[in-house]
Amino acid sequence: MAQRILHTFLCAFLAVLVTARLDAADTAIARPSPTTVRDWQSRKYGMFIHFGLYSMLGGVWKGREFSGNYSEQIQSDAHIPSAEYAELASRFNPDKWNPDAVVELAQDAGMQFIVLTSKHHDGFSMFHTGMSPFNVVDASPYKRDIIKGLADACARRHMPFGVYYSTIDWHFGDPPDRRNDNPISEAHEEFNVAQLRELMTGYGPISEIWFDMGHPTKLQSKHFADTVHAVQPECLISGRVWNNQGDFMEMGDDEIPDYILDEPWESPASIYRETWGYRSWLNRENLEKKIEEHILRLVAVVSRGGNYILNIGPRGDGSVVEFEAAVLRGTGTWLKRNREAIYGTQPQPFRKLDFGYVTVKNDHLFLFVEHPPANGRLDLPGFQNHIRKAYVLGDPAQRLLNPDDTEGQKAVLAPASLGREFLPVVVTEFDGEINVVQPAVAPGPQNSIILTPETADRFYNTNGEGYYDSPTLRKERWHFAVTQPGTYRIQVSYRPGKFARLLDVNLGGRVYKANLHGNDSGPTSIGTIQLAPSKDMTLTVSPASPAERGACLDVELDRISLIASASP
Ligand code: H79
Repeated sequence: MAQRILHTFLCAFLAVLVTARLDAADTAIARPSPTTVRDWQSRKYGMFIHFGLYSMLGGVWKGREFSGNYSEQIQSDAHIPSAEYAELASRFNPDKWNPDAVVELAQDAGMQFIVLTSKHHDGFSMFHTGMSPFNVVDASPYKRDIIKGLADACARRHMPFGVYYSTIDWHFGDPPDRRNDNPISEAHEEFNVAQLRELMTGYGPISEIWFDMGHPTKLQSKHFADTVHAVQPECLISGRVWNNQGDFMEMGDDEIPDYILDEPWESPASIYRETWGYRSWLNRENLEKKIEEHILRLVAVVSRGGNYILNIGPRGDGSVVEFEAAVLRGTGTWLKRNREAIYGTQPQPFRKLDFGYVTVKNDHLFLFVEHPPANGRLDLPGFQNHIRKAYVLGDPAQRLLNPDDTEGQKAVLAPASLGREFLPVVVTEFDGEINVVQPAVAPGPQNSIILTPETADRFYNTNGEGYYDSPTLRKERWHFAVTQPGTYRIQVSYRPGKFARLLDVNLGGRVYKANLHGNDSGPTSIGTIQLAPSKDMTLTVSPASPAERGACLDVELDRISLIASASP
């Protein structure tokens, strides 16, 4: 007991030390508070808008339809000379652009935030910048600041407002290159920083800034992020500022990750994949299927803890494409009935489920039934809580569904009628704090426990050095069962490489340091532990704390073995 108290005390003491050191590294410039981050994470569904000079072309240049790239990048796709492209500004007059109607559409869709392109790769500023005359106020007959117009409409309706900002700029002189992975010159860095200050000072509170593309150095990424936070510390910065300087991780375009992320993240989605900016000649058909596709993608993202930001690409005259408005309203109709299951929820506490997806809020599980099972059982593997009641969300008859645990696993029994409509949600109310026992790695020979990459939950980090940098592994976690109490020796072996790495191995709350270096792949003994019988012990491996933002493991572990050495 005394040992446990001492251990608890030591852990608390270390935690204070570590927090103090992290704070010291991060206090130079304030970042969004935990409350702001939680509010941002609870929103789940937002509107993205790609609107600019390219919207006038709609994917057509000199009578030819271009499909080699997204239509917002037609300047690059059609090799339009910079001066000729710039002339488009003199005709840009989107008199059908109605910011209040756009905000209303987002509200009808159940969207909780809006992000508009302030400047795409073409370099045309949709706001009144003092940095270049190539902007909507000085260069177009429209003469009004589009960013200001939408920021004000959002403020009137209490809709969080954010801006997209590409750090590359073809008008400034970056060569149009379809990879959009350009380094950023010092002069361009200063230009961007000045524009970022304008965006942060002239438009009220900005909920998030959506950096995109480019290949800045780490110092440049930090310069951009610090510039934003120096003015608006509560503005969340997207990970595409790169080099792990963002406040949330941004997935690739139209990417839904199949790996685990336990930090705030967002998935950007275009309605059609082919384009974000308006494309006049696109085949827009089967509205119902499109609506269902995006509801399913939203649910997949939310069940993994992310936010889904779905794009519209208005025409050059500012009007919203009717098909796109209908897709959004269709998602809104489904959300009106099922809103409880989406907003403010926590991610799915189960690994893959055959019937679909789950979210959690307080003492409610929400089961999104994409594939109604033939035997009617909605199985909840490892779920320990008592099920108080279950029903279909929005069922006017309020029929109760029966829980069942006769097959050694809790389940809700779905009626055969459940599959008749698209993606019904079954609410499962339970008693107590949620408790899900994960499938455990069973003990191996002589009660030893062998943990390998195949049985690990693997946590990834994205938004490292640029768009084409792969996600990196930042944490591995195992759940295992202990049947034999006793003392266990902890051994780590790994694939050799050129590295020296200090890792934290957290075993049931106790942290061991594993000092790995490239010459010797182990097994290296890192300590011993007393283990009591348990159905669900966890072991987590992460870079030794305090770690840098975005730190990854940098080493491929081969196995962690817990060798039973003696009985107590
Ligand atoms: O603003 C939208 C895109 O214009 C921007 N990000 C979203 C939000 C973006 N700029 N560059 N990239 C994304 C890089 C993507 C390049 C590719 Fe492709 C997408 C390569 C392959 C798929 C473009 C489209 C080239 C071929 C198809």
